[in-house]
Amino acid sequence: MPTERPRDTRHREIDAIVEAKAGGVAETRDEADKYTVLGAASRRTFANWLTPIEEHFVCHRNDIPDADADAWTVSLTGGLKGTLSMTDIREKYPTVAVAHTMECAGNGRGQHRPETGSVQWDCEAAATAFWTGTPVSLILREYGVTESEGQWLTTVGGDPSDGDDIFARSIPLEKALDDCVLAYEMNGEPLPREHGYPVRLIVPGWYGVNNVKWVEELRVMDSMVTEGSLERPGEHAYWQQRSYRIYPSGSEPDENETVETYDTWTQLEGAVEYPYTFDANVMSLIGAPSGESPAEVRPDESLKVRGVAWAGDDGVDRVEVSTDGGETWDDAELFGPDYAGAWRLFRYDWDTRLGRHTLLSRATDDLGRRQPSRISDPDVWRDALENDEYPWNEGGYAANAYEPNGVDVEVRARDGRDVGE
Ligand SMILES: Nc1nc2c(c(=O)[nH]1)N[C@H]1C(S)=C(S)[C@@H](COP(=O)(O)O)O[C@H]1N2
Ligand SMILES: [Mo]
Repeated sequence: MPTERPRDTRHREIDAIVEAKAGGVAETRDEADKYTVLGAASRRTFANWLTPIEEHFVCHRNDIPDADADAWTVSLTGGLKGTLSMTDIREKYPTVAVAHTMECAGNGRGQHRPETGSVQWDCEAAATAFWTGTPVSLILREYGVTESEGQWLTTVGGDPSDGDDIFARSIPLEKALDDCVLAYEMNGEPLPREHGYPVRLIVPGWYGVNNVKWVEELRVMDSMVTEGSLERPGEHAYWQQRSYRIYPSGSEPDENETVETYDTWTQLEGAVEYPYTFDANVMSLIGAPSGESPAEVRPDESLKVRGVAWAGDDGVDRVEVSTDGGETWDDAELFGPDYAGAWRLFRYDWDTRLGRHTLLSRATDDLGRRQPSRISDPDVWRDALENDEYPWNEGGYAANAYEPNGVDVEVRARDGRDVGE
C-alpha cells in the first residue's frame, strides 16, 4: 500500500479546520508547502479581549494524532514515575481556568527584510482564550517534586513526526509550578483536535511553541531537553535547541543544558548568547479601525481606536497611539480584563480628519521596555536594540516592532460630507 505524503493529509486537515472555523481563520503557507498554518482572517480579532475558537490561529507541522481520550495516557518520567489517564487528570485534582495570550514566536516573521524561511506570518498568529484544566503543580507535587531550583520540565507531544524529530519542549520547573495548566477545555468547550485534544500544556504568557499539544509525556530533569536525553528513538532536541532560537545570520545555535534567565527580552539584551523563545515580548495591535474598509465618521464625531497589548508574563504599563505615522504620540487608555499572561484592551478617541492616515500603536511593559520601531538589517544583531530596532534573526522569531504593524485607514464622511473636507 503506498504511503500518503504528509502534506496531502495535512492539506485535508487544514481544509476541515477552515470549514469548522467558519471563515474566522485563513491559510498561510510556507514556500515548501509543508507547514501550512491558519491565522486570524481579520484584524478585527484584535478589537476584542476573548478570541472565539473560530478566530484562534492554528500552528503545528505534523498530522493531528487520532486520539481517543479514554485510551490516552500521560507518562511521568525522569524524576517522576507514573502514568495518568484522562480520568485521573480530570477527576483527581481541583479544576482551574487560566487566561493566556498565545502568540506564535514566528508572528511577524513576514516583516523581516530580507525574508527568512518558513511561514511568512504578518500579525495574525496571536489570540487569547480561557483554558480549563488541572494545575501542573498539583500533579508534580503529588508525584514528589519539592524543589524547582535548576530543574526543567520537558513536555512531549504525541503528534507523529514526518521526520524523526520528536516535538519536545522544556520550561523551567519554576514556571511549571507557578501557573501552568494541563488543559482539556478551551473557552468552555471540549478541546478541539487541532488545539491539542485530549490534553495540552498551557504556559501563560509564553510563546505558542512552549504550549505543547497532545501531551503524552511529562519529564522532570536537571537540564532542558538535549540530544539523547529522552528514553525513546528519534531526534529529541530539534524544537528546543535549534528551531525557535533567536540568532543572527550565518550562525548556528549551540545546545545548552540550562540557562539562568528565562525572560526572552533579557536574553536578547545579552544574558543568553542565542535566546530561547520563552515569554512573549511586549507587543500591541490595533484591531479597530481594521483598515480593511473605509472608516466612516459623522461631523464632530471622534473615531474609536481599539486594540490589544501584551507583555508575556510581565504586565503592560502603557500604550501610545500615533495617528500621523509616528510623528506624534498620545496615551491610550487600558481597560477591561486584567489577567497575568493575557493581553489588555486599549482605546483611544481620535479627533480625525477625512482622508488617509497611518495609525500605529506601541506598548511599554512594566519593566520599562518599549516596542522598537522596526526590524533591523541582518548585519546588526543585538546592537539593534540600542537603535530602537528589533534584531533581524535567521528564524524570524519574537519580532515586536510597531511600524510594520500599522493600520492604513481611509476616513470618510457618513453624512454626505465629501472626502477631503
Ligand atoms: N505537539 C505539538 N505541540 C505544539 C506544536 C506542534 O507542532 N506539536 N506547535 C506549537 C506552536 S509552534 C504553536 S505557535 C502553538 C499553537 O497553538 P494553537 O494551534 O492551539 O494556536 O502550539 C504549539 N504546540
Ligand atoms: Mo509557533
